[in-house]
Amino acid sequence: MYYIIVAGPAGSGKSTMTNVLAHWLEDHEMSVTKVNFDPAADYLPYNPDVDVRDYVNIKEVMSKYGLGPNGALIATIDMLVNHIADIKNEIESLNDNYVIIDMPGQLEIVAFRRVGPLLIDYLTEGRKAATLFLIDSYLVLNAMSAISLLLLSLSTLLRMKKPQVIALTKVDLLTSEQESEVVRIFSEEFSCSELLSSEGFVGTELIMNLCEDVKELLPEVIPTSAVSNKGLDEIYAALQRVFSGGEDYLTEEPSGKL
Ligand SMILES: Nc1nc2c(ncn2[C@@H]2O[C@H](COP(=O)(O)OP(=O)(O)O)[C@@H](O)[C@H]2O)c(=O)[nH]1
Ligand SMILES: [Mg+2]
Repeated sequence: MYYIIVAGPAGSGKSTMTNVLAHWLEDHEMSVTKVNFDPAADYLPYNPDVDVRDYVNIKEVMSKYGLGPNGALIATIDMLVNHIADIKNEIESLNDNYVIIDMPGQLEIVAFRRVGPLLIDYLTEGRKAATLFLIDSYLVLNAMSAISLLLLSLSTLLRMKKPQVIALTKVDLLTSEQESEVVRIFSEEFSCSELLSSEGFVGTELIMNLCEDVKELLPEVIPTSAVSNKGLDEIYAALQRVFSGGEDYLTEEPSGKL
C-alpha cells in the first residue's frame, strides 16, 4: 500500500489529478483508494472511497463558531484529530495498492501548521508515502512566479517531510512555445540572472542566492495534462523511483486483489 499525497495551491488541479491518476493506475491493473481530505470540497470530479466530509461538517463549524471559510477549514482540520483513527481504519480495510489523498489547497494545512502533516503521518505510518505537488503551468510563464511556487513546494517539503514529485498541470492550456518556455524555466538551462532582467527587479543578492539555491535543489518537474493524460506515465515512473528505487510495484509486492 503506497500513499500519494496530492498537494498544491487552490485550483492547481489536485482533485482532477486524483481522478485521472486513479484511472491511470486502475487501467494498469492497480487498485486505488481515493480519499477526499478537503472538508470544504463542494464538487469533486471523482467519487471518493473515503471522505473527511463524512466525519466533519465545515458549514456547521462556520455557523457554530462564527468563522469564515478559511478559519473554519483550519478548525475543521483540527477536529479531524478526533476521527483520524477511524479514517485510517477505513482506508486500511480497503487494502488497495495505492491510496491517493486529495488535500485542501490552503497552504496552512500542508505547509504552515503542524496538524496537517501530523494527520498524514498518522495515516501513512509504516507505509511508503510521497507528496505529489502540483503547480499550475499557466502561473509559471514567468520565472519569478516559478521561483515563488517552488518555494511553496519547499515549504511543503519541510513540513510534510515526504519525498516529493512536482508536476506542472494544465499544459494543454499553453501554446507549444509557452510549454517549452515553462520547461526551460525549470531546467538547468535557466540562468538566474534572467530573473533580474525579465522582471525589472531591483536586483538583490538575496533573490539571486535564493534562485541559485532553488535551482540547485530543483527536482524533476513533470509537465502534465488531465485533458490528454500527458505526463501520467512519467508521474508513475517518478513515484516508482521514490517508492521502490525503480522496481515495478507489481514485481515488488503482488496485489492481493487483482
Ligand atoms: N484544461 C485543463 N484544465 C484542468 C486541468 N486540470 C484541472 N483543470 C481545471 O482546473 C480547475 C481546478 O481544478 P481542481 O482539480 O478542482 O483543482 P484543486 O482546487 O487543486 O482541486 C477545474 O476547472 C479543472 O477542470 C488540466 O490538465 N487541463
Ligand atoms: Mg480540490
